Amino acid sequence: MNRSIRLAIMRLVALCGLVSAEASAAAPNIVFIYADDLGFGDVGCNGLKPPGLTPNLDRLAREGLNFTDAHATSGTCTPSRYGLMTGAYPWRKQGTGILPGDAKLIIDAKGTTLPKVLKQAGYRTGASGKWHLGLGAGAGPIDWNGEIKPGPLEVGFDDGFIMAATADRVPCVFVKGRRIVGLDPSDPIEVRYDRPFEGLPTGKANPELLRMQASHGHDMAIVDGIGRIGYMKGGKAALWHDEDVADTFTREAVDFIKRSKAGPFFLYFATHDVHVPRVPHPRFVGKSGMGPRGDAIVEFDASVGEVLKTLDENGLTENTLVVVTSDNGPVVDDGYKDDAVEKLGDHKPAGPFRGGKYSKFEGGTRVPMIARWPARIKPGVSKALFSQVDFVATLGALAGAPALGPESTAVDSRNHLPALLGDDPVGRESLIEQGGTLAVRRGKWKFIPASNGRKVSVNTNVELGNDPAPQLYDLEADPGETRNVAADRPDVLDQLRKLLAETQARSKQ
Ligand code: NG6
Ligand code: CA
Repeated sequence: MNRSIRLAIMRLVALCGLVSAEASAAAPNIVFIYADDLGFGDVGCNGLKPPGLTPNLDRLAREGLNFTDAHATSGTCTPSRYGLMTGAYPWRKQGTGILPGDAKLIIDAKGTTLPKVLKQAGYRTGASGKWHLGLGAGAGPIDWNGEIKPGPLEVGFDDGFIMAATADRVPCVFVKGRRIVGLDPSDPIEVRYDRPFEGLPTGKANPELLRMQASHGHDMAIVDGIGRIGYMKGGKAALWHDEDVADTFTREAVDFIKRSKAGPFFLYFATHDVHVPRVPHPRFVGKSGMGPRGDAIVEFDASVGEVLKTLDENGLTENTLVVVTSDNGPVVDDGYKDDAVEKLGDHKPAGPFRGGKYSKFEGGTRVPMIARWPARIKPGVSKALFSQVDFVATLGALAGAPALGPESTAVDSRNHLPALLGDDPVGRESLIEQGGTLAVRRGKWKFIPASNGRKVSVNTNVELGNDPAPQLYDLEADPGETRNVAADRPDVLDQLRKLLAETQARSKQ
């Protein structure tokens, strides 16, 4: 080919690239990576040591915006996921606490949801990973051997590849679309939570069969040598191996990106790492020096790396918004003797914050959050106050969806796209934190009403934030919530008490 023709072709290709980048710049692909129980301090860019354990997350932080005051709605999984998916604070609705694996779907399939908003804006939507929002709607128990619905497909996902609840809860199988993957019809699955199946071993009766002992709970069905919450029988061919869970979800996430690359697409990639049971693939064992919890962080980072590689290889990096965050703060001993406590060393999973999973202290909901979109977001650090409840309105705005109207059920979701993109350094004026009961943030102030619960959880050793006296903290001067200034600032205490009561009373913010 002669040189001038070749140059002309190259120019044309470059021009097409520019045009398509311009045209799609308004509607980037969105990859939302939701880690489980990953603490603020569990990523290299927020202080995890030794450096280098999370190269892919650190790459994202280098190339994107690292948020230091971003929050899940709650200190546990189900309510946080509910808030993320519906744009409504979970405490507005009964029954949004941690769900068993046979719970009904708690999202109103007729209401507003994150995937629905994006789907209506022309996105192809896919979910891979942990669900924990319930499945099915009927009066009786779910038939795990038939069509399992409503579930992800009914709330707005085109594709779903999930585990029903958590890896420490039965059923220990994957659900693709509306069916259990690899189920042999001649070996049907039965699931229940109220009593064991006769003749089957349990963690309680047969600890000698376990490859990892429980520290609390997790003594019911034994699947893959691990004690679980709940009982199950049958479905042998469909049972997962815990070592392969991360790879399986990652493969599904990568496949979704590849088949949706014509775009725009929305991927909800909800990894099971670093939740218990922590059973990373052998290639990660020993990599962190902190036992399985640290190794699960390394495995999570590798899953993120696979997604980033897929974006790179398919020319999608520039115009894809990648958000990485977590559903709640960290916990070290969450029910298995997995050396997490013994091998923690001086690592601080919640970083500079107090408390962790389950807590009303900042460690409960203040989670890592990185947003990277090379075409639009300038790398850096943002101190904006950000809540996951706002993703419905914010990503909807990004996708070009119409603003949420009065009929929307995403009653707490506000468009904070300028904060997400780094244009607004302030973000939300206030937000509610849920750790059992509620606390409220406004700017630098944090108010925790008097509450009589335990101060420290007996099982997990997490400081829960309960105190018979009201607590007020100035997080700018005291991020670790160590000096209660309630007595010095009765004016602020009073304002925040009113703000919390008003927010609770209003069905719409
Ligand atoms: C608790 C479990 C804990 C974990 C948590 C849910 C026991 C004793 N503890 O009840 O191990 O599964 O629920 O975690 O069973 S979450 O991240 O999904 O909210
Ligand atoms: Ca969680």
